[in-house]
Amino acid sequence: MPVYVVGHKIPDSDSICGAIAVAHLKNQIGEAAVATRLGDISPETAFILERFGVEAPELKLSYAGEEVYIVDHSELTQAPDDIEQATIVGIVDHHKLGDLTTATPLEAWIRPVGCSNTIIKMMYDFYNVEIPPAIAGIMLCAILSDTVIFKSPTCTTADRRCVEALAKIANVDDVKALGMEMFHVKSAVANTSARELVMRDFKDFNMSGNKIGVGQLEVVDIAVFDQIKADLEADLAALKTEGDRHTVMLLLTDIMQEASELLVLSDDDELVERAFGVTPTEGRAWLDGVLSRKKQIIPHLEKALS
Ligand SMILES: [Mn+2]
Repeated sequence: MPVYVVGHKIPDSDSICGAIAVAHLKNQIGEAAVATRLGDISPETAFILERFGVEAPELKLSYAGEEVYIVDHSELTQAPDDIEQATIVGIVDHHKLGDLTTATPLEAWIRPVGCSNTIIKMMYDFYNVEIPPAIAGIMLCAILSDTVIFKSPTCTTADRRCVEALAKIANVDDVKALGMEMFHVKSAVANTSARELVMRDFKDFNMSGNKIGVGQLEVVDIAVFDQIKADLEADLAALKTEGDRHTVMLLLTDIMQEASELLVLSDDDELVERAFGVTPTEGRAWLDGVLSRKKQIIPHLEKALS
């Protein structure tokens, strides 16, 4: 029976490329592994896989009775629904430690770096396994995506060094140009429903017993949202009710201005004020310098709700 390597629900490029890279590594060291995914491939990830000619992992939602290697989170809310009937054999992650737990010992690669794929590169180095050029290419793109081409406050020297090394293997001359090409793909919002946009990179968290959903859309120019902001807000309101959420937020991030507009609906009128020191006007607040959900949003919300 293989180990299934799987990232979080609503998978991003780090989850997909990371699952592929970990599964390849495991197979090289004699442990049968299969990369899987918990949802659709995003346009950004489709671009990356196409660019380097790599197949998407298979969609697999049920893991009862299986061995699972978790990539890019350690949260019950982001894991397969039946994860408690599976055996978690490993976790590779760069987020805050979540609430997943195990009944048996596990392998844990958790580091405060900008991307899970940076840690996966360290795993390849540890096992002294060569990275094929195509896999190096998708790993490199995942790091460029998660670190917003090195601009995110989550980006570390390790991430930059990994990108350098992976670019050599993958034969990429200009990583920043590749990164911008990728973010332009990510910035396309035309002909896409509000629900699809809100859910494109949406994560639920359990904060002191409250269900908090936070989505993020990273674009090259925030003006692409001007005409659709009201639709996005209407959909957020629906999502809040449907999921019985305490709070829903959507971060509209402009990667060139290095700032985000926060759209918010909450049962707690003072939450944004307590968390970020700004008062939203009609559910909207401008957050200067904010690019990272994991480092600049989630910790403040956790604290404000504790
Ligand atoms: Mn990640």
